[in-house]
Amino acid sequence: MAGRYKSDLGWSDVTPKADWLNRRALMAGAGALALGAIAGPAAASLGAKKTDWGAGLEPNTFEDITSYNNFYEFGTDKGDPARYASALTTDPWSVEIDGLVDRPGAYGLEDILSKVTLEERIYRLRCVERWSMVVPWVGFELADLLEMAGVQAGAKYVAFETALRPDEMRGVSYPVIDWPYREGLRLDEAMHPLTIMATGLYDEPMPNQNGAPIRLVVPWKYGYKSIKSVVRISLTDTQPVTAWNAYSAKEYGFYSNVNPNRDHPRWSQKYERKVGGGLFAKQVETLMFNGYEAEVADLYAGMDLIEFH
Ligand SMILES: Nc1nc2c(c(=O)[nH]1)N[C@H]1C(S)=C(S)[C@@H](COP(=O)(O)O)O[C@H]1N2
Ligand SMILES: [Mo]
Repeated sequence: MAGRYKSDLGWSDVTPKADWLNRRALMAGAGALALGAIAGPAAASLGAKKTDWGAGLEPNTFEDITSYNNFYEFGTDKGDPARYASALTTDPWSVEIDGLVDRPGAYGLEDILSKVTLEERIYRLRCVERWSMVVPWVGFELADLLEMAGVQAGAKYVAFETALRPDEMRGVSYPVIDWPYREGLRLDEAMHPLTIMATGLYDEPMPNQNGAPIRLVVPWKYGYKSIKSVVRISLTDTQPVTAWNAYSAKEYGFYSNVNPNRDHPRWSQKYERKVGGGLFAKQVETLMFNGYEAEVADLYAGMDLIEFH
């Protein structure tokens, strides 16, 4: 996406900056030591390169993004990930890349990070449950990682798996889905420049509740496609099994493109509510492909997006 980097607009140029800095100042004043890794203004700044993805969008606050989460490995309540995900050991971390690649193996996170440029990407996030947020992610294109591994000619899909650690994840003792959490993309979706592996947000390392240390972000699909705490990526020639599709294919399709014209069997998808606006916040219209139609509609030319939902 050369040509997209012309602007210096980033999260820090838009509304929540002052709130965020105030919070930092308060926290530093409250005692930086007690607050550990998250204390101190810019203590852990990643220095991500600004891009103009998301110019004009108003990011949710750091508090919203890190306190209202879905990460069922730690429980199904929206507050459970913030309460319990600190139990996840995120260092050391490696991602096994296997299947139809020239260089299969365990890719250490440090090693991956030494070979990519971190960028800020301010994206909309639309959950299938009808809430939405805007998140200033930090990450790099998934295509860069796949190129490190060398995708072979026969590969058609990319499968992802989250860590499964019963000792650290209190939620996996409940059979909510068939663990580990699994997701998948068609190869062209995976190679699309909007598709990133995120390792941080608000220019800080990824909070555990958001999928530390590395998670997928596919902004034009329902949030559940953006799988957290990834330990395995497999290139395949057949469509991979994915956790929510296996749970209920009628409700959760393989594609899961945000689509206001295809209702969930139990609710309409025409509207959504942005988190942080209070309980009585006005609903807003859901956009086709979550607002990324210009970028991604070509991927689905000629496809019936109701059947292939
Ligand atoms: N491993 C794993 N990844 C996951 C989930 C999960 O429960 N487990 N929840 C998904 C859902 S439903 C959403 S909406 C997003 C939420 O991401 P956030 O908590 O960073 O906003 O993560 C997705 N990735
Ligand atoms: Mo979700």
